[in-house]
Amino acid sequence: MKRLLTGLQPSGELTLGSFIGGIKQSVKFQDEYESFIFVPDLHAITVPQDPLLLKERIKKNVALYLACGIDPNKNIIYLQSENLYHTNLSWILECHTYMGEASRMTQFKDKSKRYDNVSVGLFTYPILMAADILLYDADFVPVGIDQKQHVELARDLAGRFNNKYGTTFKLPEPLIPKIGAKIMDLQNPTKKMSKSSEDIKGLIFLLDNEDVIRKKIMSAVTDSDNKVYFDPENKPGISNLLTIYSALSDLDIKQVEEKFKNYNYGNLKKEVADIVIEKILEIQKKYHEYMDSGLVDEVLNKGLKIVQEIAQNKYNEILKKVGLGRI
Ligand code: ATP
Ligand code: LTN
Repeated sequence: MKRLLTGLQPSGELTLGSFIGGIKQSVKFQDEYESFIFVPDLHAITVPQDPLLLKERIKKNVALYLACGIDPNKNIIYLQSENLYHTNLSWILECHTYMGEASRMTQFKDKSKRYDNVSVGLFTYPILMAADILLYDADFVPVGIDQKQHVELARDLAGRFNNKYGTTFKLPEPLIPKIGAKIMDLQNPTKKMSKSSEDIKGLIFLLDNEDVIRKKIMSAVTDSDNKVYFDPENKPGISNLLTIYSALSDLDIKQVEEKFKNYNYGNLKKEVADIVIEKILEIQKKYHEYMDSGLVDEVLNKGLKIVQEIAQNKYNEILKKVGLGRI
């Protein structure tokens, strides 16, 4: 069975976009691949975080993964910061990364514009991501298009290391959903719904309550033409609502367009709100059960044990090849 590895940064509360574009894909893959799903919490501190909120969010995210359908019997689930081999390998890889290639990462260029004091960690973040992937010889890495360049860096570093020291790492491939729904911000529908956005009116969080969800959807930005059809370029707001409905109903976009063709915007929004609320309440019910039951710690302890053993073996092989330590 091929191995798949992915993670969602706990840089903000998980949103409907994280569910439809990220977690739902992983649920689909869990029967096809040996799946490693982890919380890249070390990545979250590349930008400022409140320690108490971060700690709480890490646990909440794991409970939400499970509530969204990530099966702990089919996935190995763990926290990045608890397995010290990630950062150790990251250092070794940093010493094999050229300044030029690290400086070409477009996400750094975008993110660094948002902060006054940019940390060195934000710059080296893709190398830690390479370590996350290479440590476990992942074959496939499901990510959004914005992360493709980082997986390619991991691949380049693996190739370089293998050439220098002999075959050590698998060359990972990014797995980018071809027709994967991209969920847009409700207030700014040409921009991705992103969990770290500052204006939360355009975001639906998986832990929002029913009234808040309805209010956010009913005030979604649309256009003034009052005709319902799918045209992301000219009607990004309406197209986003149709995309959300399609993703949650498992109807394709043509069927959704047909269903709503004679609706006005108000009625369309109402039905979109209904289906989002139904799905999110179902997730929240399981989430509360898992948060109260101790399941999260159980799953993380089990995952950590498995990944530590795999990582230790790999790391020892690397030390030996690079000439470090005494093995
Ligand atoms: P951040 O705001 O911290 O940069 P984000 O909300 O943009 O995060 P990521 O954690 O970078 O999301 O994304 C994790 C995964 O979820 C990726 O595979 C990404 O493509 C997917 N994803 C996140 N948001 C959306 C969205 N709005 N629509 C579709 N997919 C999404
Ligand atoms: N950078 C990713 C999160 C991430 C990741 C990884 C994803 C960190 N390490 C390894 C896949 C594999 C993000 O911001 N979405």
